[in-house]
Amino acid sequence: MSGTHPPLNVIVGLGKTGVAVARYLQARGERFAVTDSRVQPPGLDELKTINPQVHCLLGDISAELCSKAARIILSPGIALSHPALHQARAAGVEIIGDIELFVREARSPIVAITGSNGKSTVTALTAHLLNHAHKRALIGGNFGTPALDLLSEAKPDFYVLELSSFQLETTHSLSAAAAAVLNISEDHMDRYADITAYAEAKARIYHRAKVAVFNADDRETQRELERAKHRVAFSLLDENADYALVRINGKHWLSAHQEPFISQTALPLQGDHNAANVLAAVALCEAVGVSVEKLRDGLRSFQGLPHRCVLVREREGVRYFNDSKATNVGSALAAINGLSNVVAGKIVLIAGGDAKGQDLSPLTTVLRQHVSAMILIGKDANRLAAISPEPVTTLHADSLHQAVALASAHAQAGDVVLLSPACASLDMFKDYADRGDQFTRLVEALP
Ligand code: UMA
Ligand code: ADP
Repeated sequence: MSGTHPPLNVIVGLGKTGVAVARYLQARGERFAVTDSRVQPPGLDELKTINPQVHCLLGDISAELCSKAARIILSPGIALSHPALHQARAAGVEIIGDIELFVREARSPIVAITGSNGKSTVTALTAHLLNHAHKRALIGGNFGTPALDLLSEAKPDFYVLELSSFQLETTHSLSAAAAAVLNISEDHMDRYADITAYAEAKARIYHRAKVAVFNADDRETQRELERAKHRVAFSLLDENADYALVRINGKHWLSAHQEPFISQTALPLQGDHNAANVLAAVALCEAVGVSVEKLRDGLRSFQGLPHRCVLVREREGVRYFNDSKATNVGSALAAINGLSNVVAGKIVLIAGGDAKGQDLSPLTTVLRQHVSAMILIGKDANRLAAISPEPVTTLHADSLHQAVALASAHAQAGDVVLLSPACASLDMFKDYADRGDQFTRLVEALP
């Protein structure tokens, strides 16, 4: 008789999130079962070490199991609209994500970061700045470490969480000490009806926040700001914004409350998009009580994350950059525009992969301006070829190996070869890091 059992949690998805949820529920003595559409989900071996007896339905997400749940904990890779959840939802079963479980439990203030691009950079930088200011900050969420795993560590001064739109959709009780939506451009259009639905999911980060940090240059980051108690702006365009880029004697400085605090050239992070990221991180730190005076050393020592516009090698006057983390059009635009300011010649771009249903046409203008050749790989190569303008040479490659060979044959001294795919990697690689690592090895192996 089910009534004699404690309530059943059903974990949907057995990736990193599912495993972390299983570990958390097991530690609390709660009853749970697992379902995943994959026959061999990545977390299966680890699940067996957590609880070898756990009931597991694999190969399809089981609607039947979901309908028996008292509570469903959904992984971010599965859409809330998945048909297997319909019956449970109609019956009023609670459907939440791992972040909801985390925020119910966490006892330290949370700094929460979302946006289409720059999330990981701002998350890592914010934690780095707080740590340099002698505050203990732990990083988790979409960044990689499931948030629930942070609860087993000693209580920090702050949790710094990178949150995806998927995670925010299933989170209801977050009340961040400081929350930022960095920017909005098309991504994950295979999961949303339109960009408004996607931006609305991200805006949930502001709900009940003490301080909302928004991008004054991007209206889409300003939805539902009124849901936060206080608001502060960062901007690259408005010198009067709370956190701004200002010009002094022909040089750019970053300023807080109209006071310049560091020159842009003193930052190891290159490019205007990174200046915006730094302004956002400083705004978040100040929002939780760490003043900008305490942040300068950290700003000078943060070298950025791998696979984000990293110089791999210079060979015969050609510089090769790995920007494999550019998995959407917005991030590829930032890389091309950023590098166009420092390249003497032209850019040879390696792009392609899974475009996730996004509109690729915003690339056309910058391709025409800054790119001499585009080497295309992956599933949506033809969609990119269709938006490639004259006089850009457009070539197709069957492998990344061939793409690097074609790019190096085309590039001339003074040019840059840039891997900035504007697409997800999963059609050809394990993930973006695998794509970036393979690119790095191929470039290093060039004679
Ligand atoms: N999947 C199935 N069947 C299932 C469950 C999942 O096919 O039954 C597929 C999903 O469609 C997806 C993949 O498996 O392609 C992984 O899904 P998941 O929910 O199991 O993912 P996790 O391993 O738990 O990792 C998730 C985040 N992944 C996603 O949101 C897709 C990780 O972000 C995050 O680091 C991790 O939780 C810890 O919080 C990765 C990501 O790609 C980096 N995020 C997207 C992005 O940044 O653009 C949102
Ligand atoms: P996310 O975690 O949101 O994917 P990352 O910091 O990992 O963000 O950066 C992803 C890609 O976006 C990289 O190619 C990086 O160069 C680019 N990028 C970083 N910050 C920004 C920004 N503010 N605007 C546009 N592109 C950015």
